[in-house]
Amino acid sequence: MRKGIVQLVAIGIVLGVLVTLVAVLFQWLPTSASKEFDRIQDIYWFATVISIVIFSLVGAVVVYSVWKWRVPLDDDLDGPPIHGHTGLEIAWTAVPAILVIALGIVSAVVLSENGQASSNALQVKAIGQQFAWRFEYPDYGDFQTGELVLPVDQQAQFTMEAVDVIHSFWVPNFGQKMDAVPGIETTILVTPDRTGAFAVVCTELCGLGHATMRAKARVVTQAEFDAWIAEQKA
Ligand SMILES: [Cu+2]
Repeated sequence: MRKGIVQLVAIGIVLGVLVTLVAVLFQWLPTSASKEFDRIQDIYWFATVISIVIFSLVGAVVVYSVWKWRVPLDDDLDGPPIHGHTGLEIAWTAVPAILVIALGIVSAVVLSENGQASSNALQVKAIGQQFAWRFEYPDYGDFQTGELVLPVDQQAQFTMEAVDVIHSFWVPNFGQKMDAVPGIETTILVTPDRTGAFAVVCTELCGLGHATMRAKARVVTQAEFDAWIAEQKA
């Protein structure tokens, strides 16, 4: 009995290490460049850790059972009748329920944090039209640009507009995504926390040129942003 438990735990540890390596050694998500995506990635890691533990546990029991209790090929007998196990059944109902509720709470907290607009957010209008994005900065005049430029560490509030059909605004590294729907104003918040060049993607099939509906996004320092604004106005 004791030997069996040691073997079971050993299999579980081996499986756990293997799956942990798969989770850690590959980059599954885009590199985060916003506070919102940082929070979202924290949830991913929370869910990943839970998944690794459950996978290792279930995997260990399956591998151990196949190894120890496999019947010979010519064994056509029925297995012995089993009458459930109340303790086990309560455990495998209660534990997943607690985990799912925990995930739900964490997600709700992040969703609410990511939706909290500060009063000094930079206003940006993102206008989707087959097949290009245009950007306006209403706080700084009435120019339009084809490039999205944002100052680092400053919350930006995007208001989406669509001229023709439904588009969807997405910068993978920002982790935030929102549809641009004709006749409706949708909004989304992004707080870039790393400078660099990123891609704006339309992520709603909007016609023949959908795949080409991309724009450049640049996150720069506040000074560079001010200089860029002055340039646009001139
Ligand atoms: Cu589009």
